[in-house]
Amino acid sequence: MTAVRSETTPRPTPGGAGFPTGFLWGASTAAYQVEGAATEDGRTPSIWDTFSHTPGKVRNGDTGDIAADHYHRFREDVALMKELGLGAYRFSVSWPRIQPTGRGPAVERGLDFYRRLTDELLAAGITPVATLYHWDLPQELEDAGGWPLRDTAERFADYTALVAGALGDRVPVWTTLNEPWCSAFLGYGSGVHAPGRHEPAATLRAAHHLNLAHGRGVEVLRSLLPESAQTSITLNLHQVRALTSSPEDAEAARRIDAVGNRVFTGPILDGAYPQDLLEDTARIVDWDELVHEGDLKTISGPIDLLGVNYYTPTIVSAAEDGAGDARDDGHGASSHSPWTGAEDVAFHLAPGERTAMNWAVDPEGLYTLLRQVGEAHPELPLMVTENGAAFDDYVSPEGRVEDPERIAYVHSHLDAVRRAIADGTDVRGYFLWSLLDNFEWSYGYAKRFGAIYVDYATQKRIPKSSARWYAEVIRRGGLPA
Ligand code: IFM
Repeated sequence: MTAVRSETTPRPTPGGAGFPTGFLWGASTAAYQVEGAATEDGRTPSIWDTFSHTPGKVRNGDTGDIAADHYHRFREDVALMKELGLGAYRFSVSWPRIQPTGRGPAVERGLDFYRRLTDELLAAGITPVATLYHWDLPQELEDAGGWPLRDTAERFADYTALVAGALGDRVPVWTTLNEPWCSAFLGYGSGVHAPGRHEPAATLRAAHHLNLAHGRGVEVLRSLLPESAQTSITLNLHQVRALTSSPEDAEAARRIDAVGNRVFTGPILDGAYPQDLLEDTARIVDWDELVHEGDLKTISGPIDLLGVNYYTPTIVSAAEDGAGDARDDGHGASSHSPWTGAEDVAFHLAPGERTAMNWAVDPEGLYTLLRQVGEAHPELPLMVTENGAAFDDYVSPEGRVEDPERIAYVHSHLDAVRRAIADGTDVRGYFLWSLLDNFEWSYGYAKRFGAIYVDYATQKRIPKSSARWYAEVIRRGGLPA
């Protein structure tokens, strides 16, 4: 039985256009990807500052130093959100702005930025949805050992208390971590993300301590927030499919599902690491030493919502011995596999259209994922906290950005959400990734995911045609007929 708080709001009633009344129509960003102001008001480097400033790690040597300058332009950005009619804005809080060394008291100037941002949102009638951790670990904590070190979870709990103390009166929806799979498996497995390590044992240790950080974070949030506040975690659940019906491919899919999904959903939603995961990875890490008594109880504490991020499915087959170890599985090319404990798996693209990330456009994957999670945890409300696509957008001589491919992508995926709801899944909101073009991690500024185009030379914002289309969807409360 999934641990869901009994005070969780009742399931909303069906609305007019297939989406329930009260459905949150939003857009997401993350601190390091949009804020800039990397050294202002006491902020110190996070692992992403260090990584992006390391030659060869990020395309074109791009960094988040300035990004979309959201730190200075948030008022203009909130005004644009209001114009689009957004019901909610999902942003993340930069840990090194609040606790430059990852420990100790809060820097009030850092908290003030988020106070100003949330006040501006509330004044515009937009619900703030705060994520506490979207990958920007203070560098000092990485120097002390990073996520493979148990103490980092405790540091996260302290940081959570500082942010909840400052914003608890005005933020109604909280997310502990965004996509801990990326933090653990891309950060410590393949190393295509900060801190760029590739150590199999550290990867699994990081996964457990991220789970623990989530659990401790929820405990702290619950002790400080009003009863009405909702807590959640956002997972980038992989919609894993076997390429063929052969037993070998099914086995590859099982192993990827274990280290891609169930390493998080197991302890968080079911209170235990799955037995097959423990067996697959026993040669890499000593789980008995790693998981302390009481950890699973902490990790599986009740939450109110599960955030689901989806872009494309993960299609796998069994690979010849070693053949699957050098890959680009859509998470960035690396000679080190992020899939710690699931070697010898080959990755495949679904046929058909691709985005600029070379990710297959596959809305059925979102439908299936929502249905699968909804059926496994029927009492847990879901929220699509990220979905969207990068395309090679450009400004026309008339100063417009036309992005019909993005409109088609979002349309088909929103229709998948609508169908999942119609078939009985409790989905409470949809957040477009992203509000703005931004720093796309190891791809730098080369990939544009925004509904709003950012001219990085001038920081001018130009709403793309998809932004105007999304505004119309929000206005109608559903898709055009
Ligand atoms: O930009 C990222 C975001 O930070 C996390 N989810 C996936 C997005 C697109 O790659």
